[in-house]
Parts: sequence; structure tokens; C-alpha cells
Amino acid sequence: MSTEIIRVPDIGGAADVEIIEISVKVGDIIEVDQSIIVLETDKASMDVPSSMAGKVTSISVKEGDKVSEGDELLVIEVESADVSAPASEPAKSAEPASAKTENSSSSASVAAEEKVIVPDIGGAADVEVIEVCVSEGDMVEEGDSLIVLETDKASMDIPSPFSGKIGKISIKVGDTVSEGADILVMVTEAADSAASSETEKSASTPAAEQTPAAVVSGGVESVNVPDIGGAEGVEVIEVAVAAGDTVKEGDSIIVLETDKASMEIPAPKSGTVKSVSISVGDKVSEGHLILELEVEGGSAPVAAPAPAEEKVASASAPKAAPAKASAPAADQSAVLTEPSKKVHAGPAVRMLARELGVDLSLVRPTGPRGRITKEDLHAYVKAAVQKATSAPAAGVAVGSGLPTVPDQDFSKFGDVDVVKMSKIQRLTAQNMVRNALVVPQVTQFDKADISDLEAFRKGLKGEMEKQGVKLTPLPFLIKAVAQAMVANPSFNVSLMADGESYVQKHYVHIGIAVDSPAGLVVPVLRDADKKSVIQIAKEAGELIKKALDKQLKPADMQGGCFTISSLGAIGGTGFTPIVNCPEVGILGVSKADVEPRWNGKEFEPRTMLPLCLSYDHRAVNGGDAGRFMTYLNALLSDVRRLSL
Ligand code: CAO
Repeated sequence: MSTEIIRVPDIGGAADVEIIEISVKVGDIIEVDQSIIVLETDKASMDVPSSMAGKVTSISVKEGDKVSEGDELLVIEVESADVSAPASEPAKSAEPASAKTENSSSSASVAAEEKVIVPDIGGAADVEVIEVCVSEGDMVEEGDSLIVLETDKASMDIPSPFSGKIGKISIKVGDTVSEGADILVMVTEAADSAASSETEKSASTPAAEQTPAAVVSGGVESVNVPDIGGAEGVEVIEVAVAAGDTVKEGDSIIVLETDKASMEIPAPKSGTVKSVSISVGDKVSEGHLILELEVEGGSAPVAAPAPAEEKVASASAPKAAPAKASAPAADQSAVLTEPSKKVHAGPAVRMLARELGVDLSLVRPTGPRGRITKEDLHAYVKAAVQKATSAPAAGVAVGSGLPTVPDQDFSKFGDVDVVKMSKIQRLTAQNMVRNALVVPQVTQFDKADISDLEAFRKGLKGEMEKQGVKLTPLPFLIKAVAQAMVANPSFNVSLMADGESYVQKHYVHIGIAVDSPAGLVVPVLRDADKKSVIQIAKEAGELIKKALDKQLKPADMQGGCFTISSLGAIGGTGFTPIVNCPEVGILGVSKADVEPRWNGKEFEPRTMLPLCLSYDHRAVNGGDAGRFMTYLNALLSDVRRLSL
């Protein structure tokens, strides 16, 4: 363990450069090359990476400070003695954030023009430019797509080799190009002075090379993974064909993806798929058998398929390329209703689609040969957003995008006012929709004889009132439910999102539905099983008061295991409460009434309390619910059983 100082590296002779960001704090464990501060001159900003891995023990500068080469930045505690740069030496040169080049000894103050040319594209010549993703003046990041090329077998994004501003563009859609052709000139801020003398940079080379992927074996040929630039164990993210499908030469059969790139593997020939040997999630390398293909027209020599569209290993994760201002957006107003069977899109578009959660098979392609362009994707997303936001006009969405209420002009029928729902009302509506639609629920009914409980409660009521406690049937219900939860733990669970497990809770927090002026709220009374009825009455009174005074905090309404919804003071003989997911049970309580009950000899007047128990049938079986209800009923019918 040693202590090392990280200093400002060579920043191209610039002095008194402002620190605009400190990216680490004391105690952070940092890696080699992790950005520790960001400097900014009037021409460039640059990340200063750490030259060592270790724990930051102190920071010697603050944002706004001006620093020059050699100034102390921070002190780190380094684990091993194997320190890459002596503390006294300037750390590894900073890489300007906005102009990353291969060479790390950057000059922060020079702006330079770099010519970007077509890289090695697997020997293909006269390849058509089908998309120019940038316009002059655009700012791009390293890895952003500059152009898309397409042969009859493959298409490939050509990513920017570095970040900068697009200068003159030398090519246009429809041009044909080969390796070395000029693409454009890029103005890199704070470009490397040494590198700027080497003014030509080829755009990053697509790694996939064209190699034979099929082996002739009579009329049926094995199609294997072609040369994918030496990548091993690459994940299959899409299998676009199934046994029995007919494919045309060039049709995508599978899509592979590394952490940096995705590539389509096209069919080397037209034919019928006899069998498919891989599935999504498999890891493959060159030569791995993909499928057996019964080739149309017998045993002609096998064409060399080109893996389509690979981003090079050095490119950062593709980002959305700046949209061409002039590019007409695809008309997505009529989004495909039937998903397309085959999706043709480059890796950048696929990556963006995944980021946005868009199913590309629903996007209408407008690019050459049915290719989905970024504009198509943007247009699709725009159309989807417009549709979502205009939904209230067509039908009042209750906040969740779930079923809507048909829009009607009620003023046709009489005088009306339109009243905005409160936030709580809107949230309740959303939750109700979710709970009602997602939870398969059943409601069971029963009546508890609370004659003794009521006699006991009424006897205590006056005394409790003197202590400021209102003793209604509710605290008894809370206590009884809590005891029933302990005795019937299947009600004290929450299902987990994985669909495979549930959480068994060992605490009993009971939610109380309160009809407050702001809307329906459910404060939670904690550890009800461990508290006395009197204590519960006090706490429930406080929570209800808070709810009525709109004083509840979010924490007061969290963590419930089960809810009690009492309409007893209002009336009714029964209702079907909706389970308050992720809880799995709710007890609806209606108004107690005196009813004649047969005691074996005669009818007796008894106070009967209607109970309505709804439960999530995924978590609770009818038998469990029956036992819960019977247990609860027994507690309420014989107050001595309640641990008061
Ligand atoms: N049967 C008969 N009388 C009842 C009763 C019942 N089930 N429950 C309460 N009462 C009586 C009380 O005893 C009290 O009378 P006394 O003062 O003579 O004793 C009176 O009704 C008023 O009670 P309350 O309303 O002040 O107190 P509570 O503890 O019963 O209820 C609360 C509190 C917050 C649950 C209730 O006010 C409330 O907001 N309920 C609405 C819940 C709701 O909206 N649920 C949603 C339904 S859809 O899921």
C-alpha cells in the first residue's frame, strides 16, 4: 500500500486551465483511465484520466480552480507497489472529451482538420452509399455512424473514428466507394498536434470480413458462422428463420451481438431451411454450424456471405446519429399493424431501438431494400408519443395508458362542469386499473357476530374518550386481522416480479383505507400484531387525523401487508374491495346491523358485521381464504380470544 499523487498531465502547454468538474470524491475507488477531473479552455474540454488505480484519500483542487501541467490534483492510496507512473511524473496525458484521437499526448489548444476515408471494407469495391447520417456542421461522437454502405449482400455502418465537428462532406447517397475514398473532413477541437500532421484517418474498419460460410454437401449445405473478425463466443440475439422457411440469398438468418457491435449474418444462397442448429442466447464463433440449407438449383459454388453491419471494437456504444435536417421523416402515422417477418436495420438502429424499447418489426422501413433507417425509427417514436399524448382527446386515459373511457360531449345532455382530478385521485385511478386488471381476485363474504365485542367496546368507549381515544370497531378489526395474518401466513406475502417466488413477511403492518378530502389514502399502522387494541386505537386515530389534515408523508403509506377498508360508518351490506397490490388481501367492512339469529331454540337479536375478503388468487387459495375468514370471524365473535 502506498500513497501517490496524481498531477495535471501534459495539456499541450496550456496554462491556468479551469477545472469545470471534479468527477471523484474522497473515498472513491478509482480505476486506471477513469476520468478524475474535466478541464476546459476556450477551445476544448478534456477529461483527465487517472494514471493509477486506488482509493482517493484527498482532493487538492476544487471546481473553478485554474491549473497547469504538474499541479497536484489528488492523492490516492494504491494497493500494490506496481504503480504505472511515478508520483512525481505527470499522469497520463489528458484526452480531450470532445476530440478523442488515437494518440494520447494531446494538445489542448489546437483545432485541426482530419480527413476521414472509407476503411477496409473486406475488399469490397464500388459499394453504394445508401445513407449519409451527418450534415456539415454536425457535432458527432466517436462511434457515431457517418455513412451506411450496402452491397448486395451486406450493409455496414461506417462509424466516426473520433469526436468532432463535421466539415466538408465529399460523398452523397448513391455514390459508389471503395477503401480509401474520401468521406468527409472533420474538425477536431484540441486535436493531437502530432496526429494532425497525419491528416488522413480511416473510419473505423468494420471487423467482419467476407469469408465462405457454407460448405457444399450435395443439395443440402451447411451454413456456418463466417469470419466475424476473430470474435469468440458471440451471442446470438436473433434467429430470423425456422426450419421450412424459404430464404433468399442475402436475407438475414441470424443476428449476433458483442458488447460493442451487432451483425447480421445473411443467407449465402437462396433455398429452404432444413434445420436450424442454434437458438437465441447461444454463444458462437467462426465456423459454428447455423443451419442446413437446401439450396435452390443444386450445387453451384457457394457465395461468400458478408456479415452485415458490424461496429468496430474501438467504437463506443453506438449513439443515435444526428438526424439529417433535410431527411424526410418516414410516415409512421400508419404504423405497421402486422409485424414484418424480416427486419433490415443496421446495428446503430437496432441498438437505438433496444434503448427505446421499440419493436423494429412494427417500424415501416423507407430505406433502400426495405431497410429501417434512423429517421424511420425517430418517426415511429414520434408517432407513438403523439398517439399516447393525444389519447386523452380520444378517450380519457386514466393515467396509465391502460383502458380508456370513451370521450363524450355530456353538455349535449345538460349542464356540466369539467373538474380536474387531484393527484391522489389520478394515482388511485392508475393503481385501481393496475390492481383490477393484473390481480386475479376473488371476494368471499361472511358475517361476524360482534354483539359481545360491541357491548365490550361501548362499555369502554366513554373511558377511552376521556383519554382522547376514539374507540370504534376499527381498532378491534385491525387487531383481529393482524392476529389472523400471523395464524395464516399465506396472507402475509407479496409475489415477486420474477413470477417464480414470493416474499414471506415476518412483520404485520396493516393499511387503513381513509376517505380523505384529497381522495382515498391508505396510511399504514406498523406491527399491529404486537400492539394492544388501545394502542392501535390511539395510533389509528393519529394516522386518520393526519390523513384528513393532508399531513401524511409517503413513508406513512408504505410497507403495508394487508388493507382494511371500512365503510361501516357509512352503510351498505357488502362490497368487493380491490386488492392493494403488492399486498395479497384486503378486508372490506360494511355496516353492522342487528339481525335475528337462531340459537337452536329461538331467534335472538345479534349484531352482525358484514365482512368481505378479497384476495389475490395467485398467492392465496380459496381454502386458505376460508380458513382466514373463519379464524377472523371467531376472533371478532369472542372478544376474549383477542389479545387485547
Ligand atoms: N358498523 C356500524 N357502525 C360502525 C361501523 C360498522 N362497521 N364502523 C364504524 N361505525 C360507527 C362507529 O362506531 C362510529 O359510531 P360511534 O361514534 O357511535 O361509535 C361511527 O360509525 C363513525 O365512525 P368513524 O367513521 O368515525 O370511524 P371508523 O373507525 O369506523 O372509520 C375510517 C375510520 C377512516 C376507516 C373511515 O372514516 C373511512 O374513511 N372509511 C372509508 C374507507 C373507504 O373509503 N374505503 C374505500 C372503499 S372501496 O375499497
